[in-house]
Amino acid sequence: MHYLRDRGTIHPLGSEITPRAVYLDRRRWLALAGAAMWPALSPAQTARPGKLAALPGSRSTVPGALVMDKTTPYGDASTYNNFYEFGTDKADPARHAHTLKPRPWTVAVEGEVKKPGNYDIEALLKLAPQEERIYRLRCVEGWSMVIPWVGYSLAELIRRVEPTGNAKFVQFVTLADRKQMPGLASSVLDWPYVEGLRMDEALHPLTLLAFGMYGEVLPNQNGAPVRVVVPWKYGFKSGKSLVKIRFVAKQPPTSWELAAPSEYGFYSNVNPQVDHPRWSQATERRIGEDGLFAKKRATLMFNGYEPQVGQMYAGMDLRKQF
Ligand SMILES: Nc1nc2c(c(=O)[nH]1)N[C@H]1C(S)=C(S)[C@@H](COP(=O)(O)O)O[C@H]1N2
Ligand SMILES: [Mo]
Repeated sequence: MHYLRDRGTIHPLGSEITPRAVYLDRRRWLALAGAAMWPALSPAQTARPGKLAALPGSRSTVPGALVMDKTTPYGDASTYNNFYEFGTDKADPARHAHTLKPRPWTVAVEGEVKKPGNYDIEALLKLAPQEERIYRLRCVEGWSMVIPWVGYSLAELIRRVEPTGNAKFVQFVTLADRKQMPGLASSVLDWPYVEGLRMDEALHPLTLLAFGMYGEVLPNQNGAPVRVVVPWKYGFKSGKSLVKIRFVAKQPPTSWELAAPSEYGFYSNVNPQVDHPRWSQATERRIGEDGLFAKKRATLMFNGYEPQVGQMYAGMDLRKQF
């Protein structure tokens, strides 16, 4: 689990220090994984689970947007969640998020932009063509999934609202409504849940404003009706059920950083070489695929998106700016 204040913490086993043979193996695997980021074969478009309204997306042509890994079953991706507004147990969001009302919904765009305003969710849905993107999502807790999202680049929205020269960062504010979210009664985090990105990260074509997954609208527990997905960063950077996008001059505070600054930094790029203070980040368990005792996968630098995003961090000390 993420966090110190939470009881019943599941600490990853202490036996994750990688033996040399595995390390060498991983280097070879990394080279292969790099090549696999550029699919020669187009993966089939995702079959709908048939539970919610359809939201089709055309296959994305953004470089790196379609990873070749096997997709996580919908049943796992929609029942093993982190959404603390509905409780801290992985099963809580699927159990409790039926009280979230994804309609009507507006997203406020404010701060350092020439065209601030309130976007109704229906207008936001049609702002740009919906695309299917198959991304890895890795949680800082050491598990990962491969999810076919539906959405468009956040950059599409950013371009339209015309940030001023003072806009250096983007803050994301997510819903905090006690009537809809039972988890707000707990002080495990300061509400609302807030996250942020540097402007170039927010503008990167892989940064997704997601409205759906598996060809349907998002289930409430995955962040309906709209969320962010930043595939090269730990899962917590991808705020769910967004209500506000704020353009700011200074690096904004983020929930996990506020909760435990020594454990969670602003950048939070997936980096197998930087351990979490309480556990290794070298490997991960793929949900729905690997059993609890199955061999873990090597975690890839920037979650495997290094060819696309590595350049943004050139010259930064990623141990200090974690
Ligand atoms: N509003 C909000 N967004 C959130 C969280 C949360 O608790 N509240 N958890 C984050 C974490 S830690 C992860 S790993 C991902 C999980 O997304 P998923 O449940 O769709 O896989 O959502 C992120 N977004
Ligand atoms: Mo997470």
